[in-house]
Amino acid sequence: MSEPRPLMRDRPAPPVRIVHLGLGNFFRAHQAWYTAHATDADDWGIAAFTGRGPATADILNAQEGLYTLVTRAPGGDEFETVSTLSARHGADDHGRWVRYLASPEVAMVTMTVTESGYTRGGDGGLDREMPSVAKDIAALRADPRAVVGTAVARVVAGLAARAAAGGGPIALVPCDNLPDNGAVLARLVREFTDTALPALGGWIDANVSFVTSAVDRITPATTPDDVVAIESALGYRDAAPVVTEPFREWVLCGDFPAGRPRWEAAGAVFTTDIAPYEQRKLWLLNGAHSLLAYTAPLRGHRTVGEAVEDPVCQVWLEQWWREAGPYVGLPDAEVRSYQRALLDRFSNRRMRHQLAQIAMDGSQKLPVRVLPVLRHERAAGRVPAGAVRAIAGWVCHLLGNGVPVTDPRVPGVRDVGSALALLDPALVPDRDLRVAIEEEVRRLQGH
Ligand code: CS2
Repeated sequence: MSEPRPLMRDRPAPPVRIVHLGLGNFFRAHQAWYTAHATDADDWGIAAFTGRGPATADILNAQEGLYTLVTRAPGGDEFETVSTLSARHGADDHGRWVRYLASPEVAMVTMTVTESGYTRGGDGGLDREMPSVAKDIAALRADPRAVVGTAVARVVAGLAARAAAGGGPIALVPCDNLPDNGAVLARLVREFTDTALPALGGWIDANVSFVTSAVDRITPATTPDDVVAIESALGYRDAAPVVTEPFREWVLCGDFPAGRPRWEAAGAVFTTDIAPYEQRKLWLLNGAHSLLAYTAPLRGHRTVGEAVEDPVCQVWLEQWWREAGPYVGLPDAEVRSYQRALLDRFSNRRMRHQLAQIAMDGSQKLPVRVLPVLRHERAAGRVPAGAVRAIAGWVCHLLGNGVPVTDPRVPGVRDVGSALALLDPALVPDRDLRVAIEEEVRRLQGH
């Protein structure tokens, strides 16, 4: 059999005007896709940097930054080649990172670094005690050109270079599942700068626009079978394809002082009131995901698709949605139709979205996905069964029931009290809540 042909560009890559941090599958299914589908895509290339090791950059470099996006509908796959990644770099290529950010051609930095990548402490501000953060603060304080590793430090180092070079205004666009992520990033950047490079603060205030964005596209990890399927369907070898669902959403709020692609042509929405979209996404989709990730494995399920076929899990899901829905700042009918659409998306069994993937970093996810609804319900004097179940499921998971734990913040959780203390110390004295969670832990362990 002849060798499959490699992926190769048939025209030059677009000029780099966007720098992205976090070269993962979600970015390649979402922001890179929107940029590729903007009407002015030829003017907007992306230089994408990995969060840690160079592996993904190396693989993509071997195929000129091209990759196949597989849009996986219940009835079949559609394939397209995305060509918008004009440059790919490992995290260790700090010199390139800084040079891009200093360039006036670069109009924005987009980021997908996961919830834990923001290195926040319990109060939502920069966790200066975290060893990696403390090390980066000391490094930049000693030398603004020092090599740093945490996301916030990398951004600040890049901004320092831009200020020094007179690169002009720039937009920072976080694309992670955190409410008001533009304000979150603004606070972290300011706190880092105040500590490490206080003289930079004035330039940041005058030149940096922090854009808030709500993102959505379910994108599971690629499997070896996906690579084989592409080779047999398309006849070429793609070592780094991405599989995603047909649905996508991007809602943005903020200014782009150095311009942006016409993402609206690809369906992105620009608004001045993003909170309802964030709540709908974070509580109804991500909250339901986390609920299932911690509870459905106790009933033997491994994927979201398997879980939503189980009538017991369906009841759990509906219960959570009934609690959360009324607090989403959108009309009831809209919230209900979003929930129906979600059930269809979750039921797409061809996606094989692993619950273990969603279960990661629960200590960072539950506070934004479940706690806001829990607090509203407690303020109304109710003990909400759906929210209680999500937290009880997480406790079971931490105690070793369910999928393996991947969360740097959880050592020391032995019981419901210590789990609540980690999520929000203000919840610890709430006896009714604690007892309800303890009872639910026992019920779930009986499944
Ligand atoms: C998931 C999200 O892994 C997770 O925590 O809930 O990645 C989810 O699939 C995306 O936010 C969908 O847009």
